[in-house]
Amino acid sequence: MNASLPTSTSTNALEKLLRERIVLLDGAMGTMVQQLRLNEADFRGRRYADWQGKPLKGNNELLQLTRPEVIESIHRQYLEAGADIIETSTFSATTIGQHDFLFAGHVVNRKDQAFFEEVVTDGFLRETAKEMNWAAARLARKAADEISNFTGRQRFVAGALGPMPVTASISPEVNDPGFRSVNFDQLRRAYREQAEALLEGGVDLLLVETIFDTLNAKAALFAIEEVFEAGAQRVPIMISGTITDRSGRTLTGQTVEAFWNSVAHARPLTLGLNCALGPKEMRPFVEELVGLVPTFTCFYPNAGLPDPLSPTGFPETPDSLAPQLADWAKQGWLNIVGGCCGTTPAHIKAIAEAVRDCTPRQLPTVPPTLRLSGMEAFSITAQTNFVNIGERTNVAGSPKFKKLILDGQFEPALAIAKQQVEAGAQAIDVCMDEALLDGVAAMTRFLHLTTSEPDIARVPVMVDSSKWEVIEAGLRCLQGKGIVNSISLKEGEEKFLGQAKLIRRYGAAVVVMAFDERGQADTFERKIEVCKRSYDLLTQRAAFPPEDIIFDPNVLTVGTGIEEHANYAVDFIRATHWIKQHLPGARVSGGISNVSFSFRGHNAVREAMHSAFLFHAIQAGLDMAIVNAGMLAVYEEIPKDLLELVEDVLLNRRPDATERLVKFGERLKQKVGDPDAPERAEQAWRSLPVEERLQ
Ligand code: THG
Repeated sequence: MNASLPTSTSTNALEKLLRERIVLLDGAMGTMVQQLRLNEADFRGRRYADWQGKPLKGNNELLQLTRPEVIESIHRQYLEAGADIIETSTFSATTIGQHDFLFAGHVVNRKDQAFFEEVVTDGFLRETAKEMNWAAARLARKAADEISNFTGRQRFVAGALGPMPVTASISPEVNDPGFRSVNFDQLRRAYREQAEALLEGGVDLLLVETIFDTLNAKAALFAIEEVFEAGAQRVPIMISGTITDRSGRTLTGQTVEAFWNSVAHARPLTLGLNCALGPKEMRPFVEELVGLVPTFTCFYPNAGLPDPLSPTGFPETPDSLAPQLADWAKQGWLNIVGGCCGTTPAHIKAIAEAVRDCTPRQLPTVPPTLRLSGMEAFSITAQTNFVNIGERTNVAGSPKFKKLILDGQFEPALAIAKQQVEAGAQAIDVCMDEALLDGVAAMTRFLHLTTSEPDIARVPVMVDSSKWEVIEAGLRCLQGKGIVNSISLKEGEEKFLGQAKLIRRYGAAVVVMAFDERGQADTFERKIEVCKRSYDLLTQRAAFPPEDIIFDPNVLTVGTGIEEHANYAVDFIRATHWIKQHLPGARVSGGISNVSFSFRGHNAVREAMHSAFLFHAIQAGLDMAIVNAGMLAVYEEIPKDLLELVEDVLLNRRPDATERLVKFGERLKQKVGDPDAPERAEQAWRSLPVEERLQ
């Protein structure tokens, strides 16, 4: 998407530079300001001299309005030290970022989404944040351009978007893990105004940084894409995460690879890490990341972990930091390098000298593939075996789950998700489509709760709904890269493409059902016709990456006694094979338990049908399926007589196949002593004439 659009001259210049040498980013702004020991009056300046609210000391973003020469001077020092790129001083220059200082709003007991709704719509906050960003971009632009002209070496300005003081992925209330103080949409609006103002102020790049909650970052990336689409000059995006613990996770629990999978959709110019742990602790994660990403890298560690005993507050001096980063450069890991908290122009100068003669990192070729994530990465490669997606967290597919959700028993319902993952589900399908349910609220609450259970949250989520607003609600809860289940051409091309575009922007993969304006595709010919048309539209008109497309050629119920249904399983298997041959990169999935609906109550028969169906579909290329995880019989262990009857039905091998399997099922039931007594009545329908059976 981004690649095909015109790029500015500075973008081209930076990309050229990145291929020539290691590029220098500046050091910290915050700790430089701190060293100046400015007082309350300095922060207020004339503009806020009569400010009645809380003290403004420490609100660094205010300085571009009240003491611009202070900020400009720090930029200049970094440029003189050798920085090629300087960051605007806008880390907290958003409505949400400023609310603690500047919001005179209502007294509330706890900060919640209603509170932040006021914050993001507050006129004063919005105006001030906008001006802060614009002014910061102008200041940095001026400093960079002056040095560029003076030295003849082009310098660049990165507009910084910080992480926000609140998170969309974690509950601040210990007793209410489903609670969130802020939502995706509020973050998106705050970031959108920031990105707009930074671009208006003339930045060359946008840097989404110090990411500790990937969902916050996804809101920023979503907002940036909106701003581009609205007509702003498209500039490259830099993304920088923060690993806050030594096991290599972000604050919201993602691994490095999970983080990359979650943000790759933004097609950033650079991906990297900053802040938090110092260079020593960051090193292993740098090493991991450089092998993963096909983008340029950018690393800017703190000058170590803050140390109150050290004279500067940080342990790493220019002389101790520079050789460590030079070592990273010699390993071939660096494209852009700089410093975060505690670094100074002296650090940047020392780093610049230390890496001067090192060659920049060569971009590895990473073959495109479906890369999903929850807290952990789930990247599906050629080596990945068949993928199980747990079906039970579905109000339409599990009476037990439905009852719990309808009774508001969300926490016990979580146990079902956990059971699916423990039984081997590598993703979970979550569906709240039920007439008696507020689907948006139920999806949101359930996904919030799964986030607080690492045993569940490690796997990606498939958001299953026939209602677009429920799908969007689900996407707004996922820090990982999930899957939308599903979209189709049912309501025409424009709607289909519009939804696909939004799914990209939220950073999800998509299940496309073989369904079009004429209805559900039920034959081989119709299935491949609709899938081919969907593929061409997605890849050619929505720039949707083929590897993020998962086709579902409709698993329909066989063994119904109706002749037109007899070839359904065969057609699914053939269509699967065709898709894998003709639609490169795309995957195939299906809801397996559908195939056996007509044998409800005969669990042994159903399980044998599922296993046999999967066995043949996987041979034809089926990549994944929605299944009752842990409830699949092993194909080789299906009793031979049952297997033959089941395959007769599935593969449509004889006209009396269904009749024979039904009889076998009844006999089996009598033999095992009828464990499903209440389902007797259900079975009686089989003796009725076809028309009534269909009813
Ligand atoms: N394709 C896609 N998504 C889907 C489907 C599909 N989502 C929903 C469904 N089909 C897949 N999920 C299920 C979940 C449960 C069952 C079938 C499909 C099922 N449930 C038992 C039943 O209804 O008999 C429940 C019995 C019980 O728990 O007591 O069979 O095709 N993209």
